[in-house]
Amino acid sequence: MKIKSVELVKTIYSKKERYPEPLNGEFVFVGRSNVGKSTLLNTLTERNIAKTSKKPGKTASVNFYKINDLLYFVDLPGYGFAKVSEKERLRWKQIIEFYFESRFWNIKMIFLLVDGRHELQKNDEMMIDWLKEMDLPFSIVLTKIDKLKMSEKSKMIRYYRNLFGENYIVIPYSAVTKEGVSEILKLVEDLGGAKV
Ligand SMILES: Nc1nc2c(ncn2[C@@H]2O[C@H](COP(=O)(O)OP(=O)(O)OP(=O)(O)O)[C@@H](O)[C@H]2O)c(=O)[nH]1
Ligand SMILES: [Mg+2]
Repeated sequence: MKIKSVELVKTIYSKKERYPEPLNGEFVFVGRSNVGKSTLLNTLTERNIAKTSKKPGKTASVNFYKINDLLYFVDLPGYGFAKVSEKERLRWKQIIEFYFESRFWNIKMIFLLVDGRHELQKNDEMMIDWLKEMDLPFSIVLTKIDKLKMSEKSKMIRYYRNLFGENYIVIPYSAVTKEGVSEILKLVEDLGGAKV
């Protein structure tokens, strides 16, 4: 899929705000703080549109990016970041949950990002259980795979593929080498309807 246009159309900070019209579905990036969600959005769109940071806790709202006037990429705040206040953490949890509860019907695929250097964390397991409970479609993206040596990389890919089995797609990815990018875009194209 060739991305011709990207536009940030809606930023949601609270339950009161209205979501945008559904278009042809939406693709969501979820995961722990600092795992690389906003960077993945920039990599896929080849634009520097989503704000990223070396420090966790950068994205604090639900952001709808309209792609080719056809579908949305949705960038979410991360979870599992201990350094923000309890109040702010609760607000993030609420807007993430509220997002899924409001828009599950329009979600074509969730990309659950996990740091490819580490094994699955407790809060990722909780997110996965929750997605399964809601019967939402998700795929696993292993980020920062460029930071691993060849042997480590194969080991981690094997670990994640064993963990998720045949039913879930596991995509090793790097924003640096662009590995995995075409596979993710292919999935979006296959699920996003009309070829553009
Ligand atoms: N080496 C390497 N660094 C990456 C990769 N993806 C992201 N990063 C770096 O990881 C840091 C965090 O990236 P973000 O995209 O801001 O992470 P996020 O998941 O959106 O974080 P929050 O918005 O805080 O939840 C940045 O310094 C990125 O440059 C990757 O594939 N390889
Ligand atoms: Mg972010």
